[in-house]
Amino acid sequence: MKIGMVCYPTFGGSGVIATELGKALAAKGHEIHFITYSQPVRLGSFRKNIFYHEVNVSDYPLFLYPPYELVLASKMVDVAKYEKIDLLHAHYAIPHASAAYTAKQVLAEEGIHLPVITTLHGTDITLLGKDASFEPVISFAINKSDAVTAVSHSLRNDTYKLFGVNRDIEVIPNFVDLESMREELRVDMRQEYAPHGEKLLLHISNFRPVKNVLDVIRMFALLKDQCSAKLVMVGDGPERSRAEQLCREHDMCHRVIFTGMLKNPTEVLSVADLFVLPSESESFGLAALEAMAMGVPVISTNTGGLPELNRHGVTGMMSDVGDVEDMARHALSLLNDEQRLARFKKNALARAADFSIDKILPLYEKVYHTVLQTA
Ligand code: GMT
Repeated sequence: MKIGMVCYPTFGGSGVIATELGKALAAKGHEIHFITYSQPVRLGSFRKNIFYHEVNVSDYPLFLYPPYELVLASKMVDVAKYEKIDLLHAHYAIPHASAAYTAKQVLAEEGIHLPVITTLHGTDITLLGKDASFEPVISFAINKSDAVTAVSHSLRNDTYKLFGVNRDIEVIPNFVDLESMREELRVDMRQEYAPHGEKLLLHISNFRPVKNVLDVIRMFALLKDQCSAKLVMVGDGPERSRAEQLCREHDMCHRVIFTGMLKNPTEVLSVADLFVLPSESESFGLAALEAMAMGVPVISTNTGGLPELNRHGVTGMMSDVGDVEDMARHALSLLNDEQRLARFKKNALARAADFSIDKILPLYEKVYHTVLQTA
């Protein structure tokens, strides 16, 4: 199949999933055309069957806001016509699904049928969906897609709750490529971060308010005197300076490392003992799945899709949003009990295998075949 993959090219989970899906489909022989405004970060160097079409919005003095969605739709039309793609897979409703619908209509005028599959990832529904200014267009784009998937049951339920959506939404969970994550390992970072055998807690996110990054620091402040541990904070974003300030106030900067963004977090994941994700809302929690794929148990909240991934008392522990005392208690119960921690590590890895790419990829292929057959 020839597939147009429309996504955000950034470190965010939706871009990562779209890129990894495209890479895996290309490895199986499909031809993948990424359509986005810059090269997706996880794409890496040249690969067979993968093409990249950049969307460039020209700067024109009349435009207070650059019309990205229009240029994106025109690019989709161009790629569809000249690369002869069979279908478009839009990751994230805004503006990808609505731009895809525009492209589909333009092509229909020329007698070309282009099915559109929309995958909902979370913030497009749970955060932006609450904004009345987006709601009518998101609902329309979802209803008009030829197939819609959501990355968890929780996200599917939120979509029905928040939008005027009356169609089927199939749940296809996010995935990891366990093998290639291991292949990417080159450096052992434990000596760097924990030279005296300290336990390592790890948080990775875009440091947006929804991630509750300050709760990671508050939790660490509560447990730091009861175990020998360090905290590694990977990522960057609006809450970073407040998080750094909070570390200073607790006088624990020597035990907290802020690495900034890391292109490939696998190396730091491979030496972590616990992954901490205290999010306010999380439709799936791809970062937690990537941690589990490296055998790292997860201390998380019990919000959104996280309970569909993390098994309380088995692969990690879950607490109510904001309950940092409970999170600290849970973390200590693992950090101070080697045997229990080792058991949880094994369970986390086994659970990640339920989301391995070879199990999930065929589900997307089936959706593609179905929309093509009903075309
Ligand atoms: O979490 C973010 O802020 C990034 C966001 C995105 O759209 O890239 O992540 C969402 O999609 C991921 C991939 O499906 C999910 O794993 C994340 O849980 C989801 N984020 C939220 O729901 C907050």
